[in-house]
Amino acid sequence: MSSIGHIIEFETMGDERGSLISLEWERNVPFVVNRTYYIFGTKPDVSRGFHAHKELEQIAICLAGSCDILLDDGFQKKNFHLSKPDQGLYINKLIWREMHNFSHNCILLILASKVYDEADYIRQYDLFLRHVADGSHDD
Ligand code: T46
Repeated sequence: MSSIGHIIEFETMGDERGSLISLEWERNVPFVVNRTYYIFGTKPDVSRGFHAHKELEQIAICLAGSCDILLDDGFQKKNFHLSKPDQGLYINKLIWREMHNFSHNCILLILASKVYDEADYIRQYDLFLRHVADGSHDD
């Protein structure tokens, strides 16, 4: 399993009525979810992200439409195209992320391991590379 990020396949409970996916700690979510948020209505040609987190782990799930998430661990970059509600992209701490190519109808749900804390963000790429080089999570 690559450290840069990986896709978690969620089991779909389907019957004649349609589909249902359950997200549950330790079964298919490897951290306790302390926050969820969702990104939608992203304007054409707008990209988001461009930061890393010191401690936060997240899973991104594209509930509708599609987008690309580029992950970068300071050594290699990998692009993930998200377009299926039964797939989640696990994003570990100390991973630079950029979100591109949002479709007009994209709804991107994020499960986060911690509550919002601006101090956990690393918003400068050179500082991110220094954190990776140090293995340090402090400023
Ligand atoms: C991430 C990617 C995938 C809050 O007040 N609470 C929140 O929980 C979040 C996520 C954001 N905010 C505020 C902070 C900014 O004033 O909402 C505004 C937009 O946030 P930001 O510019 O950080 O959004 P993105 O789309 O660039 O990044 C977000 C998350 O912030 C980030 O953790 O990994 O989505």
